[in-house]
Amino acid sequence: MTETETEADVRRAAEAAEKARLLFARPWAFAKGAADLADLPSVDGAEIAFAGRSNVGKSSLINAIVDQQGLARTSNTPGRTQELNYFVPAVLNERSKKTERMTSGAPREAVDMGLSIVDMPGYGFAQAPKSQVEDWTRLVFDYLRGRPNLRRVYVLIDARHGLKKVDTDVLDLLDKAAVSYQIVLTKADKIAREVDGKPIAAMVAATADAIRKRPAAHPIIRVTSSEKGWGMDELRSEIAFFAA
Ligand SMILES: Nc1nc2c(ncn2[C@@H]2O[C@H](COP(=O)(O)OP(=O)(O)OP(=O)(O)O)[C@@H](O)[C@H]2O)c(=O)[nH]1
Ligand SMILES: [Mg+2]
Repeated sequence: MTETETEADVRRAAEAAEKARLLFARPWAFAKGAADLADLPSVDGAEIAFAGRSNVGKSSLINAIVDQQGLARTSNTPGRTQELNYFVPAVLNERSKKTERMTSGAPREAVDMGLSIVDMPGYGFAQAPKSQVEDWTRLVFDYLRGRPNLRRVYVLIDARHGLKKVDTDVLDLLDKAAVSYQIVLTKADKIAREVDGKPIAAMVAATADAIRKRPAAHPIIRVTSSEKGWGMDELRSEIAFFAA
């Protein structure tokens, strides 16, 4: 009996969910920090990057996706992430299996699944000297426009504030470089908590409208809360799509 189109869709969705489950059931490990384009690893496998204004919640979102608090360092102070930080799927090595629980500091061995998640310094305001902020911004912009194996950029936008000028500058750059990107609204719990969740729909609609004509933008706007775990399964499935 041949499969109907609906059955094939259901099967593909189930396979994608299972691939994501396996990928994110693994521990993930910090692989490398690059302060400079010259320090980047060789162009090998897919890279998925998280970009956004300082303090928007990039590092927290990565921790929530891989379900490991403390893997990427987070802080209340804008300017926490200061390099392009690479995270990869891993296994715990023998020593850590015997002696340590799965904390971010536990020794791990990277497993090559052809995929790295890249946490980035924020752009816009940061509590750091101006010249340092300029260096980070240049690094982020140069990476985004010139990395050949960069398959998807998640551009994070605070669900309370929406797109700002510096964000649209980044979207312009990604459109021009033809790098596929998707908007992720962060900290949705803060809206839900404050005003009953209603403005989230308005923010999604306004953001979808603002990117409608942008050639490299994914049309779906994701709504997330790293604190509550909202929106993680969808992101995991999408990211798993890029793994080998
Ligand atoms: N309520 C709430 N707070 C969040 C959420 N995500 C992040 N935060 C908080 O926002 C602050 C900044 O989070 P980070 O993940 O460090 O932000 P970042 O974008 O990596 O910041 P930089 O590295 O400085 O650019 C921290 O105090 C987090 O606890 C969320 O979903 N809900
Ligand atoms: Mg960070």
